[in-house]
Amino acid sequence: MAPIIFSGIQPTGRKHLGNYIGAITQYVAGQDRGEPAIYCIVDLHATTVAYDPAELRARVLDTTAILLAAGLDPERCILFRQGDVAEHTELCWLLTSVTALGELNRMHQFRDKSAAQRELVSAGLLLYPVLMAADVLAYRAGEVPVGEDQREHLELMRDIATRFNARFGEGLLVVPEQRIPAVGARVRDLQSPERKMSTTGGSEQGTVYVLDDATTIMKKFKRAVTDSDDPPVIRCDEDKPGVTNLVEILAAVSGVSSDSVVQELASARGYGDLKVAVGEAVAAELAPLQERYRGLRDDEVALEAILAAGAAKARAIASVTLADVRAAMGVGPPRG
Ligand code: AQP
Repeated sequence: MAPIIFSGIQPTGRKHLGNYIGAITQYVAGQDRGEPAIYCIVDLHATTVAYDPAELRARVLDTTAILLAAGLDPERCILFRQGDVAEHTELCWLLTSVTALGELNRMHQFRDKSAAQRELVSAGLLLYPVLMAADVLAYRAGEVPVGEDQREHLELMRDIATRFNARFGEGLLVVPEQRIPAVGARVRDLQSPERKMSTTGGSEQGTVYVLDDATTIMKKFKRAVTDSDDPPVIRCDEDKPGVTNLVEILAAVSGVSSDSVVQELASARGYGDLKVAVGEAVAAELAPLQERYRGLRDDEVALEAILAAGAAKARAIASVTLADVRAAMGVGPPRG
């Protein structure tokens, strides 16, 4: 049976190669497999750290245009803005009753992001994984395409669903599976390959943005940190994070395995050939997306209409789950 697929993505115009390989290409591949495939731009999650309201609206439209340009088709998937479907926040609240405070406190992302806040560490930042659980569980999704970095949140989501079912009725919520890509589940920062490429935690030079032009992309790859092995060795290994990252990126955008990239570059002269090959492949992969993005982004009325139509479809599914959850929890009047 075809799975219900759900995934969420933060609103920003600065989506990077990690988001693209780890998530966006999986979304596009999932839209013909999912029954349905549901993709959500999570504006409510973006309010958990300092942000500018007018900017948030613009970034939602940037992300919508990027996703459409990457190949999402509103006729073949449901694409919507989280804040348009109130069922997400209601379910989040209801799920807090089966979520342990200690578990939320232990989440790595909460610890990292709360340490980075200069003023307020919001309660929303702590509740972020519960809202994420609500996003997925509201659609009874069986499959969640995400990068490796979301493993901990996915585990918590599965625990919440399991605990909810044990307390209020087996089978009420679906316990979802994480789906991470075979290659590129963890794209690393080009300057600090020991950590993931990230919107908030990385350097400008180490982060390749989906909307970077070809010259900038080449420059960033040519300056990528590798290692000082003499002679240089192109292979994937834990102690060669920089080289492994470049090989994996090239494999992911070329649709081949890391082994075949390594074989193809067996006669390469140093790491320069690898850097040029991956830079060219990434620039070629992103050029058509960028062209389509420019055609889509200016028509804000059309983008809003796509999101509104997607929200209506999403609400029709989520409201059924919410009615079941409310009834099981004894919230509101009895069902007629
Ligand atoms: N480096 C990465 N490699 C592979 N996948 C990644 N993802 C993020 N970074 C990498 C995946 O991208 C999806 C969308 O992420 P998001 O836009 O919701 O933001 P995020 O997960 O918080 O990741 P960022 O962009 O790196 O932001 P910060 O700096 O806040 O951590 C997710 O499926 C994620 O797994």
